[in-house]
Formats: sequence, C-alpha cells, structure tokens
Amino acid sequence: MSDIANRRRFLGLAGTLGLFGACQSPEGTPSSEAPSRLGSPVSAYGERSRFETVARAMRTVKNPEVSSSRTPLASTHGVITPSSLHFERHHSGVPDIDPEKHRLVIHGLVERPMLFSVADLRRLPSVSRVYFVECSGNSGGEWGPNRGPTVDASHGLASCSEWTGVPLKTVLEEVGLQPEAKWLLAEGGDACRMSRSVPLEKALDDALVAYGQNGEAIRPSQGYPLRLILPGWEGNANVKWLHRILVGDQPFMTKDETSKYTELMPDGSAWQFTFAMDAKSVITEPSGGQTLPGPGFYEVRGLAWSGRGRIEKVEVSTDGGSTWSEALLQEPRFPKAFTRFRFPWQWTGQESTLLSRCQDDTGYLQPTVEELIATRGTSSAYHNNGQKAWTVTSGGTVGPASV
Ligand SMILES: Nc1nc2c(c(=O)[nH]1)N[C@H]1C(S)=C(S)[C@@H](COP(=O)(O)O)O[C@H]1N2
Ligand SMILES: [Mo]
Repeated sequence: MSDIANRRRFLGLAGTLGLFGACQSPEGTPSSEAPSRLGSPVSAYGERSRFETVARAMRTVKNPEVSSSRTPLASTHGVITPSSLHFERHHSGVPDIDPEKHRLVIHGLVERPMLFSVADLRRLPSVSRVYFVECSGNSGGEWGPNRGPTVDASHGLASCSEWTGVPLKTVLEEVGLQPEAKWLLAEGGDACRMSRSVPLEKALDDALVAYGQNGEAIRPSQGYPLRLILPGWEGNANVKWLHRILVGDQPFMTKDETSKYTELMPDGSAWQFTFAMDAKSVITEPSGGQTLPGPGFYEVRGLAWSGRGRIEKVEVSTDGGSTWSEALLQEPRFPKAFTRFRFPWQWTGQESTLLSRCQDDTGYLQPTVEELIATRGTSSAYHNNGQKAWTVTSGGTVGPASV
C-alpha cells in the first residue's frame, strides 16, 4: 500500500483520482457483489463485459454504397484492433458468402489456370503477421480548416490486425507465371466487383491471401472468407471477398483506380497508383471529446504507423509545436503495423496544444498538413498523413486546435 501511495504522490494524482478511503463501503471493504454470489456459467462464444459500450462510429448505414464505420481509436489498448471494432468501408455492402462454395480463380498470363477452394488455400504453407489497414480517404476532413473533432472522426478509418493466410507468392508459384506477367488484377466477389491493379513486385513481396484475423476466421465485414492483404498499401487495394486474380502485362485501369483513388495536383495532372500509406501518427489520449479532470499527471498516448516500414521515432509537443520531446515506443514494433507511443506529461492547467509527429525507418518525417497542402494543394482528397493537433483548454476539455 505504501508503495502505491508514494507513487501516487510522485505522479501527482492525489487531486484527480479517488483515494482508497473514498471508495470503501461502510464495512471497510471495497464494495462488490461478485465474490458472494455464484457467477455466470461458461459460454460457447465470448462477449465483453456489459459495462463496456465502446462502438464503431457509423455513417449512412442505409446506403451500403457509401457506408463506413470508424474504429474508436481513443478507446483501444495496445496495437491490435478488436475484430468487432475494425473500421469498415464497403462499396456495395457485405456479401453473405458460404466458404464451401467460394472459389478463387487465377488466370491470364499463367502456366496453369486454377480454381482454389478455401480448403485448398488452407493446405498451403501459412504465415501470421500484424499489419494495419488504412483507407486512403482517412483524415480526408483534415485538408480544410474544420478538422475532425474526435480521433474517430479524423483517423478512425485505420485499424490493425494479425492476419493469417498464404503468401500470394506461394499461390502464384502453384499456377506458374508466364514471362510477360507484370501486373495482377485483384477482384472482389461483392456486387461492385471492387477491382484493383497490383504490380507483380508487390504480389511477390509481402502480399497475403488471408483467411484469418486476430486468431479466428476473417470477419464478413473484412472480407470473409478470403481477402487480399497488401501490407502498408491504401485500404482500397486490399480487396475483400477476393474471388479472382487475372495476370496481365500492364495495369488494368479499372473504375476503382481511374474515377477514384487518384489524386488531383494543383497543375491539373493526377497521381495514380499512390499505393503506400506514408508515416502517420495521432495522439489518442487526450484527444477531442475527452475531458481532463484537473491539473496533474497524464500519460499522453497515441498510435503511429507507416506503410513503408517500421516506426523508429515519435515526438510529442505540448506547446503547439514550439518544442518537441521523444516519446517512448512500446514493443512490439512491427513494420507496417500500429506502434503505440507514450509520453509522461504534467499538465499545469493552462491551455496547451498537443501534437505528435513520427519518423519511419526510411528517415521520412511526418509533415504538417500545411506542408502537404503546399505541395499537393487541396484537390487531392486522399493520403492526408499530416500532424494532428489537439487543444486542451484551461477547463480540461479537449478539441481540435483551431487552424
Ligand atoms: N471487394 C471489396 N473490397 C474492398 C472494398 C469493397 O467495397 N469491396 N472496400 C475497400 C476500401 S475503400 C477499404 S478502405 C478497405 C476497407 O477494409 P475494411 O472494411 O476491412 O476496414 O477495403 C477495400 N476492399
Ligand atoms: Mo477506402
């Protein structure tokens, strides 16, 4: 007890946390009904505590073509997003696919066109790896002056899972590539037939045909029973409900990579096939919508990720970017995955603006939104990886910093 008491005094929490005496029942023991009663029996499939109500923020559920839901990043721990809270972006809703009937066809510039069942793919050598998936439209609201009021609104189209599946390279070795093969078309089995061109180098590098997510089958929203995972590349190219791979010698110029997912530059030209998600970080605690109970110790927490490799450094500013200090990077720190950072902060009670910026192992430093706008203008709706600022008012409320 005295250790805890000393530590509390050291961190200065006494003013803002309930002290032991305050939560004692009249009899002198902490009140709880549980130990005196027989609890619930075992169950076949687990559920969270009824006291936990964190949920995805949903948009336009009536209209599946435009619907999306966002991960409540401010309420997740560590680096794995619970499957139930993985963000969703479907262009024609979630298809109901029977895995027994589902097939992946691979054809085009191959030696042996083949049809794979899910069971066939599960027989091939498997791997499990932790990767984030981020929609390239994530933080799209940050280009303008009215920036996201909460971290869900500004950054919630990103999640991180452990994915299990077969390296696409292994599957392509089974069908045999013809020498002219250079690009693949990956097509989804949903009504919109989401289709994207993938350069062969990526397919032979770290791409996965995944069937597992966080220890169980991929959730229907994430592509059950098969999904293409292109680690670190924009969410859209991670085709869900994968049912066809066509091998060709050039990109296919599909609807999803011409009318959408290109970026208009100030000179009128457009960037296409901007696949990798650049290094990005965001403070999740304290973040917009939260309230600090009073001055004292806080652990500033957040997430950083890069589609190009491992996060090597995160810096935090508590004075609007005038000075920066290095945050602690929590292990594990997988490449192309969420990395958790933490930074101890004594809040004096004065208005403060908090920011984070990260650096990946290519040496790239996360820019400010203003730096992005200077090179790309404001017509490129995608790939906004700018720094995010939160202002803590003297009253303790947290919101987006005014621009
Ligand atoms: N077949 C198919 N794949 C798809 C989509 C889709 O609508 N259909 N949406 C894409 C988009 S835009 C994104 S951002 C990611 C979202 O993945 P999630 O819903 O698992 O988070 O899936 C991509 N893959
Ligand atoms: Mo997306």
